Amino acid sequence: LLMVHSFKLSAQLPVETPAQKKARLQWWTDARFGMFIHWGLYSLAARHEWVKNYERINDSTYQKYFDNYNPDLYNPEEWALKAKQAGMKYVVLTTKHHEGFCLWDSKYTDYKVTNTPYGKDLLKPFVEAFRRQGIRVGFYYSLIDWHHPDFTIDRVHPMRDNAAARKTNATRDMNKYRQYIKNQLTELLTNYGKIDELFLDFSYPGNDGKGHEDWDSENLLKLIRKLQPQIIVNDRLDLSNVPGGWDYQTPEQFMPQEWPTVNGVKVPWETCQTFSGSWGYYRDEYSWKSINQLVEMLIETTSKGGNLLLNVGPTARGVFDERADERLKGLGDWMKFNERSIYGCTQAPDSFAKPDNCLLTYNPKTNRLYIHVLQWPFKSLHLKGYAGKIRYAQLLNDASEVRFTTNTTPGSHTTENSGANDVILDLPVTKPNTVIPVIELILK
Ligand code: H79
Repeated sequence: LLMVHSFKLSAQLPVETPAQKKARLQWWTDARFGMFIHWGLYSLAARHEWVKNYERINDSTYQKYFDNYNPDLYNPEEWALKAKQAGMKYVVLTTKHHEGFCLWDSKYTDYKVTNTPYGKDLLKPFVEAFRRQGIRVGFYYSLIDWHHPDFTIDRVHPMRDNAAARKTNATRDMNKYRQYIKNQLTELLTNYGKIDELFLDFSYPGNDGKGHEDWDSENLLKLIRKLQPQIIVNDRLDLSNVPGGWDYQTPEQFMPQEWPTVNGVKVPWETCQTFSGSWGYYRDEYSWKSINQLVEMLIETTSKGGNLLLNVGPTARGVFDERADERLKGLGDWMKFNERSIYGCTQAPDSFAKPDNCLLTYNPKTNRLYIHVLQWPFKSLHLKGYAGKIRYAQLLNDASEVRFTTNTTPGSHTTENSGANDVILDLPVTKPNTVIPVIELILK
């Protein structure tokens, strides 16, 4: 059977109908939770993936990380298992970050893993291991490249203040770099099977910056769509006003106040977040988020119709930091009992009021509403205007029934007043033993 993909070719980019786009993104909006992995030469410096930039390190000084790159304990099966146990449904790996180092055996550069002491390709075993666990695979690819000899030095480049280095811009040819991007993305989107997400990073148009003209973004995106018609592409090509120029927005390390919109229409979005602030392994960073904060972040993201791409920065030995392991375990412990309030869920309909200190999610397929109780109240939870809407209520941690009353007689000493349309849930005094308890309402 011949599969014909559904893009209509307009003058520029393929443009779909909203329904076609929704169908293409369905697995992703259902998944809600993915793992980001930042891994490269900066993992040896262990003090931020922007270390080359922040410390104005030149190529010859940075070379020590290439010369000593040897992640001998790298075992992607272990990573994939940890992602799966945490409840993550897809993964996005930095195939090349801003430093320019490639984790695969690219034909177009010598600055790649196969030329380090490690000497082997990392990418094939990676995609195979994750797919074996049923986890979809995405690639991060940096448009910025602080190593490539034709990438012009601009205001974001490590050598921006170096007058001698700046002079070399006269001999640098961005045409060649544009072709390099196309060649490398062709490798990545041809040799590793179906790739589900592409995270390109990033544009900073304007004077002494880089934008869609520097990347040849429209032709690049056409190439990407041709090679992988189903792939989901982020919004960092500087094509925000071009129809079909992006699939989803990428709030980086912040939580939108509400579901982001464009011209009043809610758009797909994925917030990428870190455990501790940096993306690459950072030994001496101590601002780690708690398990409770991370679980709440996942719930809040889902409650606003978005995805959470949560980052791990493996060490230069090729393993996860034990602080990351602990948090992934905590997320998995919570997901084991509560994943039903995340997968396939989205923002609750406006007709369901949000109780104090709670976050709501809703599964439109099963017509179930999930109340995430951030602060465990004493015995009762008031649900304004819910009368007549609930068929059954239960806690997710133990599937115990949550009884409820409607329109209690005013003036009683043992029960509370409620408005005519309100429901009062009758909760156990003791908070259930899970970081954030969830009440499932099976709706009428
Ligand atoms: O890979 C991770 C980060 O390293 C990368 N994106 C995530 C996924 C990233 N780091 N920083 N940024 C993206 C945004 C950086 C913005 C700035 Fe600037 C760079 C602020 C100042 C220098 C460019 C130039 C934007 C404003 C001026």
